[in-house]
Amino acid sequence: MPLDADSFDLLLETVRRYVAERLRPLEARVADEDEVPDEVVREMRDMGLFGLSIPEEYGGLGLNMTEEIRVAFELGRTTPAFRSVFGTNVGIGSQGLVIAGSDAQRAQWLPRIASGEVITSFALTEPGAGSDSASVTTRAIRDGGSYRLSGAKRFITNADKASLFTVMARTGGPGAKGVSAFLVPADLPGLCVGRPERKMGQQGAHVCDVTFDDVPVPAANRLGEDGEGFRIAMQVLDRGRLHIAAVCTGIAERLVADSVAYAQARSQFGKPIADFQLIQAMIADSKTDAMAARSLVLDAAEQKDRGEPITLEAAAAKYFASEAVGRVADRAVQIFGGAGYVADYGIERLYRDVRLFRIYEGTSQIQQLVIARETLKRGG
Ligand code: COS
Repeated sequence: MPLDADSFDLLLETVRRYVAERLRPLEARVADEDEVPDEVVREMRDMGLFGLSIPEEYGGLGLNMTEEIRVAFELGRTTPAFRSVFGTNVGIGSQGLVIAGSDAQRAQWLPRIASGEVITSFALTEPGAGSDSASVTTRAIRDGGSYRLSGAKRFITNADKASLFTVMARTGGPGAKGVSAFLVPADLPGLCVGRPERKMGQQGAHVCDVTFDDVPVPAANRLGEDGEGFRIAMQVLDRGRLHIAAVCTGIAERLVADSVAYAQARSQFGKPIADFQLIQAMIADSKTDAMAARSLVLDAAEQKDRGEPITLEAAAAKYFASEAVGRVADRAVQIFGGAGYVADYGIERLYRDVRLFRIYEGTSQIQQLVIARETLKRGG
């Protein structure tokens, strides 16, 4: 049964309280230990967070896009590493299966993805194929009833925890049409996951290299038709970009709230710094950025729920929201002053965390390119 309005409101309220009371107090610990505690992962499983976007018939909550992004707004109000625990299962790790999987593939994997028993990863990026994702060189060569998969993937989120990868590999000639998508269980021989990278921020969320050395992948694990992999990846990313934009919006809103609280509590020249117009200007700009991001994201989500394409809208939402949260975080550091630069207040941590949003799931420059192409196609 789909969630009715009351049950959805209850879910939203539960997530809001969980973020405020349980996750926010753990932020510094997660950053220090570069790990989300196991008990938190268990609680997330129990709350159904791994299955937010998975259809109910496979054990998920079956949220539509608008509902999913309203949950993502709430999750954005804490360190992004928490969302990353189940982020791939909700987004890029599961949606290839939801969009293009056969009944048998969905029945085999989706219930365990929804419960969080299986963690998923999306393996598109390679050392030589970042923004130019149609140039992947990981190769899948048909060999009777299976494919032999060889190559290297880079910066793969949650790879160290994943038991299932959606891998984009070349089965044909050059370019997008030569790419197919595969469901690759992590325990196949020849699959090797590297050590988590050391990063600027988002400690607790891990990215690793994954290499494939003649990995035998059953032909039944191909997602969709031969040569459909790039299109599947782009559809997955359209959706993923919107979700990321919602997370950016949530963080921007949290930073506005933190900035306001600090500006009201901190006094200089005999009065709260919130009384000074130069501080107010920064608060006004950050509030406007957060409001505009929310509107763009909600608009795009509603459009998706009406069954319309959102390639342009998702790119615009991601472009604006990720750039906006960068500006908001920068102003938050400025409003906090010295306290914004030292670790104890957590503002410098969020400043570093949000930098990634302008890069992953498509850089700002790729979003600009997508927006421009679509606008030219539509004639305005
Ligand atoms: N939905 C459905 N199909 C899409 C699509 C989308 N959003 N975007 C592209 N396609 C299709 C195109 O229609 C085209 O098919 P036809 O040739 O049948 O018309 C095919 O895919 C190739 O598209 P295109 O010619 O636009 O490919 P490009 O090589 O020019 O690449 C960009 C397009 C740059 C937009 C793409 O490579 C991209 O998004 N790069 C960034 C990748 C990324 O986000 N990486 C982050 C890491 S993953 S977390």
